This record gives sequence, structure tokens and C-alpha cells, in this order.
Amino acid sequence: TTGADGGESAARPFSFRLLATDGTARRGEITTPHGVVRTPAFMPVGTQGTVKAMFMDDVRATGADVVLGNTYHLMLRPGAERVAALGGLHRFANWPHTILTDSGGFQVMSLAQLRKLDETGVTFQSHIDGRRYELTPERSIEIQGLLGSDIQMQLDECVRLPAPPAEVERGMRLSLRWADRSRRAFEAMGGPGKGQGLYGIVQGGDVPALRAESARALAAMPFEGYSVGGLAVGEPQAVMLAMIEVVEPLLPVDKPRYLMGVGTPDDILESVARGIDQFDCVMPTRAGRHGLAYTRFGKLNFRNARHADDPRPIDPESSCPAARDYSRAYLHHLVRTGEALGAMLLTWVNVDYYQRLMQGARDAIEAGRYADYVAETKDGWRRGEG
Ligand code: PRF
Repeated sequence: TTGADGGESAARPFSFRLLATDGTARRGEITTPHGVVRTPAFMPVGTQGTVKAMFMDDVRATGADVVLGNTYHLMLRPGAERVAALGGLHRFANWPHTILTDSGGFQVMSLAQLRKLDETGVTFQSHIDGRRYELTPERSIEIQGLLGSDIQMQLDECVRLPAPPAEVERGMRLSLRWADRSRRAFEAMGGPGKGQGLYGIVQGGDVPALRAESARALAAMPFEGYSVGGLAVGEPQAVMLAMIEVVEPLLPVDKPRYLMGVGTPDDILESVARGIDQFDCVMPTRAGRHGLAYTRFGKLNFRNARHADDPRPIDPESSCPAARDYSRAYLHHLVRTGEALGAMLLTWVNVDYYQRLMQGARDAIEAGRYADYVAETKDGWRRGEG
């Protein structure tokens, strides 16, 4: 059937194909009702149905195959039922390609007031108008279905680190019970029939035995993919990478793995080396709005006066107009004056750089030279512009 947004439904069910490996690094392809996602993939964050300060056409042109939306924000405003009545999130946001939604629990715990978490789910007060809401595994799946997202997440509890192991264990076990309820709800609401995918989320903090137990239990359940949650929440990078190394061999090889909320370009390169296929992070978009550019020469802070008289573009060889067609002096001026265009251009530069980074990773894995790619890329950041 063809949906209101022109997307094919059951005709193109969720699937994952592994195309090449290089050590533990993987090159693959996720197919969803709204297109093909080349992995390893970076998914720009579009919390409110917008990748902040960018046109969707430009997001697409950087090479993004999928963007992320947030259950928490969209359920509060404009409301999931309203988005559904308007034809779903793809049409609402003018993004006809793949959409992944997070389940809301993580955002409730970081943004909402008066939160109460129990076996049933989480109740909270809206940070917008103070109204009370309840988010259960079932309601989260219902909302993600109303939004029409192609890749959905189970409701989970992410325990911030450092935390006592007993607290990490409680959150991990609760997340496993919610995984089961989320799966039942997803099937009852017809998700698989619409070709959508549901991912289970591995928790277990920085405790290897809890990580392993979580990964094993989820792998025994029928999910289309597996997320690794509860990382990049205050622990050192070495701990995050060690936890990935614990869970990676326990997850099904024929399903995609998504590391939630990560990360810096360095985090991404190191995690791809350890078998992660999907990433999202506010870093490129948020940094862009704060005057920071990610480039192949490393980070550039456009608040810094050293750019004030520099007539060079960020990168004359870039295919991104924002990096190629505007002088550094002008970008510095826009950032210093707080002009909207400064945020727009630097967000574009960063989203483009992250997509170049991922394209490079995909090409290198196919060519069996991923380790060299990582070394060369890091060398570029270190060298700067010579
Ligand atoms: N769970 C969910 N979303 C998330 C996380 C998580 O643990 C993280 C942790 N880095 C980011 N986003 N549902």
C-alpha cells in the first residue's frame, strides 16, 4: 500500500544486509519503508521534526539517509495524534526518507520535572505547560506508530554514571521487562506489517557482567536491531569502548547495532572499529549553533578573533557550499553578531563533515583499509592546516 506520504509500506519491509567486514567493522545496508540507510550511518538529530537551522533538502544533500525524531518532544508539542492526522512525521517535516524515533524515557529523565518511574512506566510534568503525562512501553510504541517512524526504540531506563552497581542492575532489569512489553505492543499495533523495525536497548552501565546479561537476553528476543544505551553518560571513552567490546560478540551479526547519543568524530571512528552501525548525536548541530566547526583539519572556534581577517573559506575543496563559499572572516562576523546565518552555515558545515566522515568509513571498510582510514583521519585533525 502507498501511504499518504507516498512511502511504500509493507512492500518494503525492514531488513538489514551485511555487505562487507574489515576486522570487527561492518559495512551494511538497512532497508525501511522509506528508503535505504547506508551503514555505518550518522543520523542527524531532528528532535522537533527539524534538524535545527537546516533545510531538509540540504540535510539530504550532505548524504544523510535517516534523521532522528523524539517521542518526548513531539508527544508534548504538537502531539502525536495531531501529527498522525496531518499524515505522519515524514510528511509533516518534509523528510520522505527514513526516520528513527527515540522512545522518550531518556528525554523524560533529562528534561521533565516531577518524574516518577515505576514498573508501569514513567509519569512526568511537561516542561512546557506543566501538564501531567504518562509514558509506558505501550504508549511509547503507540506514539512512535502515530508519528509513523521507520525505526522505533523500546522504552528503557538509562542510569547516569557513576552509579552504584545495584542501581545499574535495577535499571537494566526494568529495561528488559519493558523490552518484552514494547515488543508485544509493537506486534499488536501492526508495526512489523507496516515494515517498521523495533530495536531493543542494551543497558548495564559500566558493569561488564550486567552488559553481557542484557545483550544475551535481548538477543534471544525478536528485534529488528539492537541499541547500546546507557553510554556516553559521564564515563571515560575507554569505559564506553570496553562496554561495546563486551556486548558486540553477543548481538546477532545479521542485525544492525546502534550506539545511542554518540558522539565526537573520534568516538564514532573507534566505535565503528568495534562493530557499531548507527549513531546519533546533537554535537554537530549544537556545536554549529555555538560557533564551532568540525572539519578535516580539526575543530575551529569561530568566536576566536584569529579568524577576523582571514579571507579563506573553511575548505576550498569541500562540496558543501557553507564550507567553500564563505570566508572565515565572514563566519566569525556572523557568529560574533549572533546572526541566524552563522548558525545555519556552521550547522551545515558540521552535518556535512559528519557525513563525509561516515562515507569515508564505509569506503574504507569496503576496501579493507579501515585502520588506515582511522589513522589518516586522526592525523588530519592533529596536523590542523599545517
Ligand atoms: N536510551 C535511550 N535513548 C538514549 C540513550 C539511552 O540510554 C542515550 C545514552 N547515551 C542517548 N539516547 N532510549
